[in-house]
Amino acid sequence: MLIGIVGCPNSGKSTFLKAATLAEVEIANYPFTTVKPNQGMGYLKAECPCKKLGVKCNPQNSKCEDGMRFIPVKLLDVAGLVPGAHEGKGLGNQFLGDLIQASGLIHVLDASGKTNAEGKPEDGYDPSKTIEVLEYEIDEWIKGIASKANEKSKKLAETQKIPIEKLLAKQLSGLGITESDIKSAMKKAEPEDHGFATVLRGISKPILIAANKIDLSESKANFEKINKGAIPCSAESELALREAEKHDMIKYVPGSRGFEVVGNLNEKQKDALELIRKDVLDKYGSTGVQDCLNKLVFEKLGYIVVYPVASINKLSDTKGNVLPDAGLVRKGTTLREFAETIHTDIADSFIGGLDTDKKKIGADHELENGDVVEILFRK
Ligand SMILES: Nc1nc2c(ncn2[C@@H]2O[C@H](COP(=O)(O)OP(=O)(O)O)[C@@H](O)[C@H]2O)c(=O)[nH]1
Ligand SMILES: [Mg+2]
Repeated sequence: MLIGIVGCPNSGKSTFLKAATLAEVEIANYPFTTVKPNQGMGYLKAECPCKKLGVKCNPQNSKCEDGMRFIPVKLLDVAGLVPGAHEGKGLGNQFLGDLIQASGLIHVLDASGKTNAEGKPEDGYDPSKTIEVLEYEIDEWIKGIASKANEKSKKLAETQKIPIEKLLAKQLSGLGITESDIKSAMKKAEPEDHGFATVLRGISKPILIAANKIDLSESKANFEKINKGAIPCSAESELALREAEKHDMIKYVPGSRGFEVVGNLNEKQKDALELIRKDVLDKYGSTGVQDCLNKLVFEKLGYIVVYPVASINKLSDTKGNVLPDAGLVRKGTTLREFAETIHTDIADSFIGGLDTDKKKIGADHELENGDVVEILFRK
């Protein structure tokens, strides 16, 4: 899964990416530092079934820390979304192409209101204005894709007598858009219109708002005004905590409401970390970075985590790794659909599954978050 980190210059995208991935990216206080899209691996945090089942797990595609499973997702830092980007302003719209693959977006905005949509310093700027700017730019980008697809589809519809919705859906399948999505969008607007793109954006690229720089005193009032399910966030605090954790100064599990000092800190380091505790963790419950990833994927996009095993008795794969893999699937996924994501050619051999009570489950059984299943094949 790929998540796009978007936002105006200097809102804290690179810091967010670095905090979430601890990858080395360039961070600086001037616009357009991130010229090429930056990628890194972030992690979703979910309860690992090892706790409930009373076993020690041996994760292969994810990791487990204190009974919490961390599941990798690719993050992409998309720079250059300034007003007029779709017309080539700033870095132009080349970077937007990288977003096609994204399942959803995190809009990092500077909640302190100290930088405007162009990324320039401006006191008392209303950060919610950047929401409109960003949505507009993304819609215009989608509009461009949709009207090209529409022209092609119109020609094909005439010659081949295939309904336009079908053709358009095929043209836009790269955006994860289906025929029924097209039908509902067409009820609201013409494919050349901005409104059509807005509907498609809502389906294709759900956006979660990260009200960043919440550590600054100016941010609280702006955050309360923004609402829209925004998550209070301090990317810089998360980065500091993860760096301190990496250097064995503190014990900190990403996303938690506290940390424990375990190493030697000098006064300056101690003060900095205690300030994070006071201004961010105690006030908002966490730095928000982990929350953003989790809320986007598990709530906005509606994914659940399912753990496939080769043997439900041993709860392991064929090599004996206990609870080896965490699979991300959409809510409502059936056992058969899940089996197909693991083995592509199951057509004849798939016969059902077993749950942790060793009860048989059928092909149409809808999986639930945290399920551990053995998939059964005809021998
Ligand atoms: N106070 C504060 N500053 C931040 C935070 N996140 C980023 N910054 C600062 O904002 C500036 C721009 O950050 P950067 O990540 O380069 O922004 P980008 O242009 O969106 O990639 C840098 O000076 C960061 O140190 C935060 O959570 N709190
Ligand atoms: Mg950057």
